[in-house]
Amino acid sequence: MKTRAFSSSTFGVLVAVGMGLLANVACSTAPDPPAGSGESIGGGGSGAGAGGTGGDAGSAGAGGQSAGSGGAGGQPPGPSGGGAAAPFVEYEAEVMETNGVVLEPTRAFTAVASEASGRQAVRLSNVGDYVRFKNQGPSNSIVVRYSIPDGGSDFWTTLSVYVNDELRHKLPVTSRYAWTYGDHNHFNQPDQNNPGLGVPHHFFDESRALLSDIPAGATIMLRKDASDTAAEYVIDLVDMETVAPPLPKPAGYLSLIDDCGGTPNDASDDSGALQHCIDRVQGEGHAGLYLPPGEFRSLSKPLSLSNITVRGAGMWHTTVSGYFARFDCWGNNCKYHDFSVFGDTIQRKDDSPENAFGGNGSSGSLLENIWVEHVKVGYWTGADTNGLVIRNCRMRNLFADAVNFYGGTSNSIVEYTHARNTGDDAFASWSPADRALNRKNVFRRNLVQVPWMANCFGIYGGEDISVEDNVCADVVQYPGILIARQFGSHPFSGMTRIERNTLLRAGGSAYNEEHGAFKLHAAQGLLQHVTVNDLEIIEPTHAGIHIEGPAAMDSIWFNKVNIKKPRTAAFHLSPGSNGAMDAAYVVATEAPVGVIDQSQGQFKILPGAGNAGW
Ligand SMILES: [Ca+2]
Ligand SMILES: [Ca+2]
Ligand SMILES: [Ca+2]
Repeated sequence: MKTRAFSSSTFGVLVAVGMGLLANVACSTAPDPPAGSGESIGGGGSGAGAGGTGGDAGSAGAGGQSAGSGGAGGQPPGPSGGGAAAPFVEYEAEVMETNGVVLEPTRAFTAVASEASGRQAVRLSNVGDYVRFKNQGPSNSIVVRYSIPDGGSDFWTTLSVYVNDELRHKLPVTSRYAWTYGDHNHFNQPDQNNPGLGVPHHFFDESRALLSDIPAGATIMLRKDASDTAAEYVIDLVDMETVAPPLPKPAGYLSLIDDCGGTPNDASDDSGALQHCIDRVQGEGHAGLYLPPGEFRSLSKPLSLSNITVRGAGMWHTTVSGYFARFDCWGNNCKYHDFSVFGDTIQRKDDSPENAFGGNGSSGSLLENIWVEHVKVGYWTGADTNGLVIRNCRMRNLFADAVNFYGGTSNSIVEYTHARNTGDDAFASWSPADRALNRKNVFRRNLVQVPWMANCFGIYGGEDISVEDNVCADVVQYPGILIARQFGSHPFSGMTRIERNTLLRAGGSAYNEEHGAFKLHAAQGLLQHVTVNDLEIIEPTHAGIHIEGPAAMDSIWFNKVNIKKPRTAAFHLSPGSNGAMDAAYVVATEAPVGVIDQSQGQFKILPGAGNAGW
């Protein structure tokens, strides 16, 4: 199938082989809305408990392009106009050639395949087991999404990467950043890493490597060799990409190495050199700070910045790593471009600011071409942040949200950003009533894959918040998009616009509840002024559209919604829901039931023209 190209206009995903579609990721600092527990469909484990410390709202993420329904081979039909294109081509392991075991699809929480893209993966258990595929276009890099058994936070081993049957790379893999146990009450406790708690989840992590050129048509093989010592490797997917050469130092910039003594690719701490360089740029009026190619460690303190531009050599070339790989903007106009932040967070602690980006409520800040992994949250905004732009970023393998627009954050946007394997909402706009109102935030053309907890997008109060042209796939426990008066949020005002989004295999079981793929939850007050247009809901885990009280809803409009093959029903009206919504051109196909109405008639769906199938 063809690949959608990635560029600034569309962030798409590509799925080269097979059916798969993509999913998303997210991050956050505070506890997001708790993901629930509950039994999983298909039998799975006991879910997580309720949670949340008042936490933050989750974020949502999702990406752009329209994901398809995953039929064999084809690109699925996307929402009209949606999507972003990714710069990589994604290959699902389950459609590769293999002598391993292809895991059957499941949505059962605590089953490893339930957290896989496409809800399928391939297990390599024996020496010599492999997955193999043909490279559809030239590339020079690889990302492998994998799960290995939990050997604790110090277990590292390798996986062998072959190109045309010659060993090209031993890819490092670890269980350090995966495997969480227990329910949400264990979020902030060290025992969340204790297998004795049961309820294993959060199985996957990723490894990336720059390789030399691999032509189109080459055969790529991942194989468990004798020196690859994990008992087994569950391979979910592979992303192949052509990475541009390193970007040079711009004129007028200080170099971390030449001007400030940073030392790449060694064990030594570069925190001091980094902060020294930041301070010099600010104090001496240089144009910016350049981070040359290489990995720089931040091991002793978070970095404090203000009114500065920091540029790396590219997200594949420059990495700031370590437990204190954190950039806190304590002023305005912090602009970050072209580098990676790989933290060293191994558990979720909501009182610990293990966020790649944070600080106070800045204005005019920017993240562009930034890759974040292994932290709690990608960007937790300070209260009253204004005009933040996050563009063309990747936020993966996190313990909470990718991005949370918190507490009065306004006029801010996340676009063309890919989130995968977030431990809370990928992308959230959370507007607590004791803070200023969130206004005019936009999440658009993002792609979110497999958040292991919470939603792709969570919108908790605010004025004129928009979620547009995103793709959200394979949500493990929660809705794909959640619009909620919850977590102490302000009311919704202006118009909350949800336009041209695709939710693929979204919805899930948490907190003893079966969440629909798209959910409106009037948990703490009247929910109103929401318009939903051009929404594709494909194979939701439970219902397509889910309404829950106990407070009322009104001024809610659904227009042009396709709900394909829900497991339970097109609509689910939970007990206690009340109020009304308008529905026009809402078409359900293969829905076992049209409406599960547990509202005792207290919630009305007011039908307009063009409805069918429910
Ligand atoms: Ca763990
Ligand atoms: Ca997969
Ligand atoms: Ca160093």
